[in-house]
Amino acid sequence: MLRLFQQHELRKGKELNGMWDFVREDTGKAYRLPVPGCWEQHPDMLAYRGQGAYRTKLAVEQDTCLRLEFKGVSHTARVFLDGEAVTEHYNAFTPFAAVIPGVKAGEHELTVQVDNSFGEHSALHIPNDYYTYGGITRGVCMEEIPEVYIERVHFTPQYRDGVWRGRTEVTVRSTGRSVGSSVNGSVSSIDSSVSCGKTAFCVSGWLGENAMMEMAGEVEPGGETILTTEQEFAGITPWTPEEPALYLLKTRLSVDGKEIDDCIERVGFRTVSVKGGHILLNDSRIFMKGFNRHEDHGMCGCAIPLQLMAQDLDLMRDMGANAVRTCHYPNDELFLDLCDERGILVWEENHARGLDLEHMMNPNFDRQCEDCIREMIENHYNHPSIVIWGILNECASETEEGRKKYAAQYAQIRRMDQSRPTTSATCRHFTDICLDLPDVVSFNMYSGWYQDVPVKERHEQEMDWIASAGGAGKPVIVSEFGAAAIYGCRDRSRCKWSEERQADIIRENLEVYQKDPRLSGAFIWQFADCRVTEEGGWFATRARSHNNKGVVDEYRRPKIAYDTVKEFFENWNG
Ligand code: ADA
Repeated sequence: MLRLFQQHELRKGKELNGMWDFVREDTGKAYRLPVPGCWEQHPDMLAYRGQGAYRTKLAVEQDTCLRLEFKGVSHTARVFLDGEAVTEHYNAFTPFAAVIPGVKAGEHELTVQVDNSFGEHSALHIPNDYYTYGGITRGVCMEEIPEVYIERVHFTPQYRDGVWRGRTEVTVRSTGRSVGSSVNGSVSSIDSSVSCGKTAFCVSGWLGENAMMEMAGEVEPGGETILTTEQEFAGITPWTPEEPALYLLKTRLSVDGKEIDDCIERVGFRTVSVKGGHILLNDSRIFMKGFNRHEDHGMCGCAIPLQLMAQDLDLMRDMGANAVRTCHYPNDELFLDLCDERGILVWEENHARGLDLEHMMNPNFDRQCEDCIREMIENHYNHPSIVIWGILNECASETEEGRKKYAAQYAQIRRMDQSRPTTSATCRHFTDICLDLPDVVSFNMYSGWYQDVPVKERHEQEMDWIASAGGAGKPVIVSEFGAAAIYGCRDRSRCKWSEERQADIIRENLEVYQKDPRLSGAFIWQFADCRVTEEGGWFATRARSHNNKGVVDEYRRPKIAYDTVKEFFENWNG
């Protein structure tokens, strides 16, 4: 299952999830591995960092234009059909697709060469305080599409004069020049059958009981056309955390009066804005109380199935949370679908954690960040649960060169989406020179764990500095706070690393943050323990090679702090 709703009624598609052949690059040994899945799940590859090739067969009943979509491959994929390169992609956390015209009827071999190695080629996946797994870690599907097809549909809800309106943008693409989707700048061609002249088409749509206005357009061979319509919608129930109403937006593409393609998106009517130092949802102030959650689980690494995603959200909800931060990368759309359905507020962010200026000056950094932001917003735009876009967690925001990169990334987000505020979690306390750039200021603070300082005093210092350093009048979020505990470590002395001490430190922090009406949110670091990379730095000092600041461990076994959080979150409405 790739999404929680059916995305097509007309377009023919099939998931390719299941058991694939796999050959490990370094030993040449062959395996059968599950897709989606991490190769680290196999006892031979518990810490394997390198390359490997997945293979499977697929069949098409008639000559077709094939679209292959990968929801996530960690961390670099090179995709081949019958030995011909069709696309490549960097970054485990964003979807990508290959469009291959001229595929003959019959059986074909799909090969995905996967690489999770570190080095200059990878500016974002580096040794870090989380683990970069290897594998085809999210779902895969194949679709048969016409030469002119619907590439994406973006819906922007608007509320004006007591009426819900919406802007629908439909991107129609022609495969005219038979190119793979130009992902990360890589474009491949299978054959050069160029259709001559433009194709005239018509787009129609429905949302709930509302018929959408028909739009007509034309598209150049190999080009794309974006058609936009705005209209009022009747009988709408807004999307709110309390009542997360969702609607299917169905669009159809016709050529010469014949319907040839379709696209179904699921949307919610809500607006997000920033005003008077607060974040507003449908013009009402919201307070985001929740967790930082890595896509990592003791049973399955980053390839988390729906049932375990649902369990995570059930546990967060049980603790009284209403929000989750996708630290530090875009999340699986299945998880975002669950958040849409459950009314969980999401801070989604691009892929970056703790990159200093040297890392940010990697020649691949700018392009890899730009690709990640583009793919994150192109694919996740319609999720009503996402209420804020984040970038560059704890990167070099204290430097002029770093500021240029922050500014460029905020500008890219604003070009792509004017409907959501932006933020970035800083740890460059008193030295950050980028607080004037985002709509919301966020900071990570470990009073009581890394800094043995009184929480209240340190918090006031931080809030005063933020107001003086460009954040005045902006909403403020405590994006990370917490402490570590080894699951099962109980000690009446309440020493560090005991569950008792973790609960105490979280309590001390919550007592302060809960009393500060200036805050628009507070995210505990972190929901669950997660694996970290041993090579490459101080993370090797992490006990068990895990970041142990979870309120539950990696198997979701609750620590004492679970009930401490529950006690506070259940009675905290900001
Ligand atoms: C930072 C970082 C997190 C995690 C945390 C910690 O704030 O943003 O990813 O590494 O510190 O546990 O120290």
